[in-house]
Amino acid sequence: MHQPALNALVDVDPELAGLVEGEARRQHDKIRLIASENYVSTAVLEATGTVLTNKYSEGYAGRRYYEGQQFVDPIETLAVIRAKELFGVDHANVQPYSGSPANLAVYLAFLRPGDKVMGMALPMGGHLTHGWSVSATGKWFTSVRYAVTKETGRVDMDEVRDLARAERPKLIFCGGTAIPRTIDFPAFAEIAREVDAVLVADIAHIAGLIAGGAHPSPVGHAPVISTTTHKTLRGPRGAMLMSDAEHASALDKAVFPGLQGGPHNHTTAGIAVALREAATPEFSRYAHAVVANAKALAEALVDRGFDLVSGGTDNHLILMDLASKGIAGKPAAKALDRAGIELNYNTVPFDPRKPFDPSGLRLGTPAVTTRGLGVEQMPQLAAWIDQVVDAANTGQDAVIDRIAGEVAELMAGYPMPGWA
Ligand code: DSN
Repeated sequence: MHQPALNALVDVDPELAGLVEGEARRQHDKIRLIASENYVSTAVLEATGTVLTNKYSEGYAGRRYYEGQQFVDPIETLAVIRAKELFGVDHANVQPYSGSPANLAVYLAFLRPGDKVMGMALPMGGHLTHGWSVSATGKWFTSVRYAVTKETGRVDMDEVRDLARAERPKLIFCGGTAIPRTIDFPAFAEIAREVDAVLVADIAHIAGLIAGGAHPSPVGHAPVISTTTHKTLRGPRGAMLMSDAEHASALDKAVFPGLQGGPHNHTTAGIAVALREAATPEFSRYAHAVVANAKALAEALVDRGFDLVSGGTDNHLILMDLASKGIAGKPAAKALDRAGIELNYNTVPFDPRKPFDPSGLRLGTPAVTTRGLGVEQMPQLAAWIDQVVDAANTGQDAVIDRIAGEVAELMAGYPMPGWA
């Protein structure tokens, strides 16, 4: 059952309590390979489920618009200090509600409507808020997009430089949501300097890897860093903006009062706890294990004939192109979910199919590594993925049901924070 126990919730709203219990069991029984998800610790869960949710705190510590901040001020200050120490930055703002609002605050801080932003195109692995057309950032600003090279699946920094020289954007984003390779922060910084743009490193996916020393840091290269807190960083759903001292005030003003009202103090507390956990040697071992697992899984998938964008991975994330397997991403993802293996269908670079029915699958190892799975289990995961994709192609429902049972049996041996 869910931990902490949902006693009051069961009394007041048994229907809702049942749904939460169901979700907890689902998270326990499945192999969760969604690259942007994780399991927070019980301590983080406890911090987010507190009376802090009752409090309004518009403003910043020591400068609030509501009284009664005797405890919220030190809580937010703890989170800020821990973020600064963990990442080695001058400034941190822990109030953005999530990644998209955090990135919107960056636009508000540095651009005026119509100004030019350069980011990685969404189908190439970038994020909606890096100027993609359906996002406010693509509607209200002029956006230009860089791609990956078709042959390598990697960003060609010469092409990025050429585009930046031709377009002279004011803001450049590096990072994204489906990038399996190391981001070259020094090269992006050199280009941004040359065209006099502000470089923003969106490290949402890799923040935990950076904190744990398993991916190079953008600090010293990107003056502005945006991240969510709930992916590899293993905190509650939230976000942070970090920067050098020069940009601190512009970012703070953009978050509040520019874009948001009161911060979610229960989330701030959870972020503070997660940052403390991320500063431990145990977390560094975790971050390296995430990458080792992803590399082992990628290798096992390649051995089984899967095509991986860029041929493999340097981080927590794998992007597979299923075209050669004769199945699209969506039916494969749905069959895998029925088999207890949860991931998401995803566009691959130069995808001939539509975004809602694309060719690829995106997988990641942050959550299974938190559960304690190691490189020795990755060939088994690849075998199940292979068998389910084959079963989905040939309509063998019995195979999918058998694997669902085997998956639940495996995961029963690995404890999950939040479940007992
Ligand atoms: N939804 C996040 C992800 O899955 O990568 C990005 O916003």
